[in-house]
Amino acid sequence: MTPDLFDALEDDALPATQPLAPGAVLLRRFARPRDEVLLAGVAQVIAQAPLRHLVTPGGFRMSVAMSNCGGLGWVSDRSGYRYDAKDPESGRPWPAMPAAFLDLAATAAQAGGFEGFAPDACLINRYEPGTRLSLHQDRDEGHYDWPIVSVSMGLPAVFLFGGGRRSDKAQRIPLAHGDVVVWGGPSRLHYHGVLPVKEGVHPLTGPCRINLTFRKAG
Ligand code: MD6
Ligand code: FE
Repeated sequence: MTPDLFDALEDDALPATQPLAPGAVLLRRFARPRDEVLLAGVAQVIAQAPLRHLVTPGGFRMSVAMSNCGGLGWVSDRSGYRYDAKDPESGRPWPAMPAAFLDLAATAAQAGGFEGFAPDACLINRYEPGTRLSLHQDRDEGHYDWPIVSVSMGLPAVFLFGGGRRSDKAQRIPLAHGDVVVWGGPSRLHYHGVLPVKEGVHPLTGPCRINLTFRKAG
C-alpha cells in the first residue's frame, strides 16, 4: 500500500470535525485546499520580516523561529512578552496579512462556532525537527473575546491540549498538514503546547512544520 493511500484510508476513519472541549474543535485538513496559497503568503511575509529566534524574558532563546503579519505582532525579549505594531528587527510595521490568511481564519473560526472573527495578528512559527513548545496559555492579548485559530502545515506534530490549570491532564492530538485547531469561549485560556517535532521532510515545506496562529490582539 502506498503511504498516500494509507493516509487516505486513515482519514476516512476520522471525523472531519472533532470537538476537543467546550469552545474547542479540531478541523481536520480544513486548510488543505488552500495550502499552496497560504505557503506563498508565508514566503512573502518572511521575505519582509524574516523568521527569528526570540529571547524569553528569562533569557532563553526560543527553539521555534517566529515572524508576524497583520497590524500587531507578538514579540518577546528580556523586558517581557507583548504585541507590537512594528517589527523590532527592522523598525517597520509588520507586513500586511495576506487576504488568504484572513479568509481562512474567518472561515475556520466560523466552522468552530465563532462568527465574525477578524484577526489583527498572525504569528508565523517554524518548527524544525526536535523543536517543541512547552505548555502555556495565550494571554498577552489582554482580552479573550475571540478564539485562537491555529493552522498546521508541513511536518506532523502532536498538539497538547490541556485545561484551565497547568496541572490539568492534556489530550494528545496528532496534527497533520492542513489541520486547524480553534479554541475560544470557555477554553480560550486552556493550556496547550507542541511535543518535539519528529525528523521528516514534507513535499511542500521541506524539513519543518509551519504553524500560523491567528488572534485578535487589539
Ligand atoms: C502550534 N502554537 O504550533 C500551537 N502559542 O500548534 C501555539 O500555541 C503558540 O506557536 C503562542 C505562541 C506561538 C505559538
Ligand atoms: Fe499558544
